[in-house]
Amino acid sequence: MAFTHIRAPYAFMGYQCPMEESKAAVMPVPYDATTSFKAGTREGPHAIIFASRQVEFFDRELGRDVAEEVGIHTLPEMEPDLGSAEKTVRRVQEMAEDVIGQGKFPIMFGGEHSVSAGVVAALAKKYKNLSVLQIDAHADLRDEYEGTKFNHACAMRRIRDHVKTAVQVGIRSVCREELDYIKKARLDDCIHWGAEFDTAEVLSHLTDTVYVTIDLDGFDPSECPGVGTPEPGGLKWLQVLKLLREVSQKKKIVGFDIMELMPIPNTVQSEFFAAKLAYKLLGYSFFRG
Ligand SMILES: [Mn+2]
Repeated sequence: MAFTHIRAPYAFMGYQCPMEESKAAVMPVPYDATTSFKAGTREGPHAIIFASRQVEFFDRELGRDVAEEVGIHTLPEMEPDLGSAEKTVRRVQEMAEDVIGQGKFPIMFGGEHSVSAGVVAALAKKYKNLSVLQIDAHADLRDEYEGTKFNHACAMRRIRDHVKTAVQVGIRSVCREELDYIKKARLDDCIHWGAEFDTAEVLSHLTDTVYVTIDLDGFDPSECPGVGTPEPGGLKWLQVLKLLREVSQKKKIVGFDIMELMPIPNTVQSEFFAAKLAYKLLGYSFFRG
């Protein structure tokens, strides 16, 4: 008898591996207090997890049942501190430290991009030579925005507090202050403008140990429209997968996040996109295929 009325658990890929047996842990962070244009990314983690149940377990490219071979444990949604972005980032850091302390590979779903700094802070303690690869439409290098240093427009600036190297890909929106900072801090070589980039160039600036932070608006809005601040002229799915695959082969990816999903009612395109992206990147990270 089929119990069709029983829903799959609230777990990435609809499959909950016990924490002790898992090698990867998903941290859903439904936080969007500083989002500038329109709130809604707090729905992101739930939408990604919900859509992930429709993603095929078998990865044809890798020839593997990634979820089964890795073992993924999805943690309960983190409770953000709605009054303080800084406190929320610290909570994320604590959560990530716990996950990393148990030897698990951290995967975060957002939620706004500001909290990525928490995971990077936790990983930077373990990996002294950690570098960050960012996929994003925005440089996110403002030092402060709307009264806080932990605004999502400051995401990469806060990440840079913890790592020496961050390579930015897909960037097509920047303010004058950020450009001045890029010049002063000599970051030009690490920023790849628009939808064009040279993979060898990206790889040459990354260290051997890499955290990947993906703001979904790095992609072209025609492929992933469900973001708070869509920017035309973005990266393409196959282009980014090719880059991520090569990064996984030549470097060691030690964690990643998929941020800023803002689900659009009555369509599942963007959440499915995000879920599949997470699954592909997980497979690449573990099997370095
Ligand atoms: Mn962005």
